[in-house]
Amino acid sequence: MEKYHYRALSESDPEIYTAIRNETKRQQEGLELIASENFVSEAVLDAAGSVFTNKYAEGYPGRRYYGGCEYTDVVETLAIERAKALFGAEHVNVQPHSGSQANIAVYLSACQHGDTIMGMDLSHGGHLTHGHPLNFSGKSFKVVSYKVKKDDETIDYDQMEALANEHKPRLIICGASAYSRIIDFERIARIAHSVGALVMADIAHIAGMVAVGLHPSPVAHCDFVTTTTHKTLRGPRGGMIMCKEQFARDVDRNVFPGTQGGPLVHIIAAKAVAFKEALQPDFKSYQEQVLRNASAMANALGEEGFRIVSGGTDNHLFLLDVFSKGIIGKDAEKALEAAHITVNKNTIPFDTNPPMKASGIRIGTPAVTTRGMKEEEMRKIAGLIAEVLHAHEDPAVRQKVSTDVKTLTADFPLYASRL
Ligand code: DSN
Repeated sequence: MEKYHYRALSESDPEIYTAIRNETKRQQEGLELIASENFVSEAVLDAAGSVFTNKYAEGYPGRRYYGGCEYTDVVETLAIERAKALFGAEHVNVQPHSGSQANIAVYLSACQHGDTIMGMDLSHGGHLTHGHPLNFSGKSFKVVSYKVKKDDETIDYDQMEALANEHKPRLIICGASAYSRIIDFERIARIAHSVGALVMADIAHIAGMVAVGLHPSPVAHCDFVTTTTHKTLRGPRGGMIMCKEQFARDVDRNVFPGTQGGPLVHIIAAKAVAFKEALQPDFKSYQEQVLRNASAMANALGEEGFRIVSGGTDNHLFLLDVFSKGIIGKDAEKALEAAHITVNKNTIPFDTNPPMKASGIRIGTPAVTTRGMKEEEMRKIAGLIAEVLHAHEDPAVRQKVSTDVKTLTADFPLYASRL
């Protein structure tokens, strides 16, 4: 065996080792407010870094194209059973490498090339894969987009219904990546089925809340439900599909061999671990705190004079209209990053700025809540955000706030043994 095979990473590859250490330190010393990020447990990290990364396992439990899959079958079967228990789904496929891969496999199961699909406009809170000209979804299908209403910035279900009647889509896609209100999956499924369309809910952002009953579940109403596993669900980076039994065969075939080869067995193991964690009672308490924290931070920023899109939040995130204060989203993101507060610029509904500039920033509380922060810290963080944004061109303010951030985060250790 080559010499390097048994050497520690610190010795065999100091550059990568140092980058990992630096990233661990960055995560510890910063405030992570990107709504789609979270911090997995040590157990999830262990599984993701396990020897299952070595294994090829094309196929499904009991039906593989490779030998030596007995333990892989244990892992994948547990992941499937746990996901079914968590969401009450009839059929689950845990192999998609990402949310986009999950969505591709569903579209191929529900539609023919050139069919019409209908999803939420990206700039109104949807997702690239829900029908965008630059994405496979917009290149492979005719796209009709529904939007939010101008007055209250909530989904325009009447417009959705009218568009569905007019265009008779094959598939209606619901779910969002930048929308802070409850989504009425039951109503959307009714609209879809009334025009003969199938319906897919992409719950990537709200899966954790759906799992514990803090957001209405689409599982009973929708033909397909996709999710990522790394956002509010707090698992490894990856995707998953749930569907009604009647679509099980098509979905499985469209994941493998349709769009993927060998599954990432180490990640499936980590998904199984995360699902077990999500089935514990304290996962519900965690999700409740995520919601209380988002609401506390949105209220505090409102009191600082910032406009919150749609006036508030029912979930783990909200959009702050920084342009209403004369700041471009891009500049707000940069200024906050310099103070070690990580957010992303985001378009707001009816944005007058292009996406690379954007009028808003998106803020979410899953990651800081995992660290144990509560409403008191949310109000502190809102104060720090306001301090930076009120003087977003002042390096001294950023420097001062970054020191405050370091002090605050020191009380909420993260991956201490890995620093
Ligand atoms: N990129 C993810 C997000 O940030 O919401 C969605 O795929």
